[in-house]
Amino acid sequence: MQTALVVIDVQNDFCPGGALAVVDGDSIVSLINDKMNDYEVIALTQDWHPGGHSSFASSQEGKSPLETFEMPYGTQVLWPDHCIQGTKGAAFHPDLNTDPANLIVRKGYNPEIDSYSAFFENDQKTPTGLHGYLNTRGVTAIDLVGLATDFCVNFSAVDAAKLGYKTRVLENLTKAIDLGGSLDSARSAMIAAGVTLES
Ligand code: VGL
Ligand code: ZN
Repeated sequence: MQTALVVIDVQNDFCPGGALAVVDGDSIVSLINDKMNDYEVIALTQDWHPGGHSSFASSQEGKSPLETFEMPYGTQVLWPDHCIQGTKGAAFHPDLNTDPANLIVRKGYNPEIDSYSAFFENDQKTPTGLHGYLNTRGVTAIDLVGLATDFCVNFSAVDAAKLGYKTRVLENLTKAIDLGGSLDSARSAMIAAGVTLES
């Protein structure tokens, strides 16, 4: 069994001082670096939005960050502008060791559709290509770490389980945004999908 480590969105904008900072988001970076030693297949994801992305509150008239908005594909939380392609905020945290990564997947680059999951955009059907990559590398199990537990890690884990991977979230190597109970709902959704939550 080949197990891949998928490291979700360890980027400056999700760390303290960033545009969509997750409390203590940077505290998991060195633990993730150590964890990479245990895997032969490692993929990193990078949230990678064009300026004016439809998931930004600034793109929807009269809306503020963290309000919701009805998109053609369903309800979307609106975020502060973050992870804009090529900016410092979109770069990986400077202490993340990116050298062992085999693959870097960028997501959220379609101006009209957000992409929390590393596998599918939020329309739940446009693939990122990660499944094809892991499949052709013989991967059957996935361990997920990174930011944020309740959004991108959660959606990636649920999709991984749906795609048939034996899926674990290593919770000590994640941090959550925790918006109005979103961490509890995410944990329930992951468990319901058959994801193992490990501390
Ligand atoms: C994320 C909100 C917006 C995440 C990305 O990485 O969890 N959350 N874009
Ligand atoms: Zn984003």
